[in-house]
Amino acid sequence: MSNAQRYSLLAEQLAETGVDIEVARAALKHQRIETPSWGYANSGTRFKVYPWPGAARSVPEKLDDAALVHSLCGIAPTVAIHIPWDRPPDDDYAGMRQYAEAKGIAIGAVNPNVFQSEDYRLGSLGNPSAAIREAALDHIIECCEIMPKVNSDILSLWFADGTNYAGQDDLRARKQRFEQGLGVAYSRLPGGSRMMIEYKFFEPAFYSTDVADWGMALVMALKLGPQAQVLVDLGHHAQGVNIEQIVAALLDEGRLGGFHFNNRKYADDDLIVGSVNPYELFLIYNELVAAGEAARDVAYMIDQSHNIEGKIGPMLQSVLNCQEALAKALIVPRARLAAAQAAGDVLQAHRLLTDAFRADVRPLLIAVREEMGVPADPIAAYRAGNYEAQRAEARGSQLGSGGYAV
Ligand code: PSV
Ligand code: MN
Repeated sequence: MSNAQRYSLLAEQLAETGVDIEVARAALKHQRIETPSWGYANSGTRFKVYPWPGAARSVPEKLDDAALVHSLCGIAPTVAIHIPWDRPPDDDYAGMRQYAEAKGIAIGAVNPNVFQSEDYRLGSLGNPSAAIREAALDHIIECCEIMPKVNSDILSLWFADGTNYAGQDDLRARKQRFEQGLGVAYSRLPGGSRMMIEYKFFEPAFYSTDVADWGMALVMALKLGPQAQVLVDLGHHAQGVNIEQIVAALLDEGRLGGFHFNNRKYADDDLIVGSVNPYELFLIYNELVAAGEAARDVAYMIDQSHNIEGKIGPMLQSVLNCQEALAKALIVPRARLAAAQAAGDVLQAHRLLTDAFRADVRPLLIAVREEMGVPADPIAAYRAGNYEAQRAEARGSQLGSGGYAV
């Protein structure tokens, strides 16, 4: 059977449930996922970074690899940068932007790094020392100034701040220092841009982290103003947390800024998104689709540093897993689901959702890819394309420029 025949069959089945496959197809063409520069370099765990032959060694090489991912899937046109890991020579950010654009991609979120300098042993914006707080703030402000140079409208903030021992510091004082520092950073945001506040309940601090959960991030965002929103990194929750409910709540408050997609089994594992729990990824996309216009400005970003599975392949796989999750969410029969919910038909409502999750959406994905002019099977095209061997030959195998344990 050809894909066109399979597509028609799927279209018929969906029509019976009141779902128009053409609507899903159009939405899939507009999907966008941002990849992280640091995922293309030799970055990985804090225990050991295994150098991958041909991994990017410089910012242009990271951009080359991001451009390759985009050319194979058509839905990853931007790449997030992390400063100073991605600081260009002579601070030539305009040149960096032009390089990206010449490759057919653009720079996305700007991520300041306030966790790797020696100064940050006791934190950055939460540090008891006013001088160190100021240094951290200066770096964040520098990133606000970089944003217009690279045409970015997202400042993405994550803080390693916290304490390891009860009594180490005054928890309320730390909260107030954060509010003060973020207030200054907020006032320096370029017009029309957004600040995203990422939370994490542990690591590297083990007793308390200063932005521990979505509630703390939301309270800060609400105090700051409409340009501040919450960023949900899928690896930053305790076991069993209902992330899709957090997503629904933040969407309803108009404060879901974006995602850092990845997957976890035990901790912040940085695994391929959807690899451990594809159902969770589907349920998250289900909330986003259900929210309609309220989800219009959500920024979808991947935050993964692969250590043993290569760099470009797993990044591409992650983007494709997001595409598949969205496709399944788009074919949920919303009218029927609403009717079942209103009627209190618990089993039927649950089955309608799980039926969409179980559906084989590959004919739809292939049709979308054909229409977008990208390979029907991007991973197969990547593996057939000799890209790995070419890169290994040209770049060799060495650590460098990725951040973390370099
Ligand atoms: C921290 O675990 C994090 O999720 C933050 O987003 C950082 O910016 C990123 O990983 C890279 O360290
Ligand atoms: Mn993250």
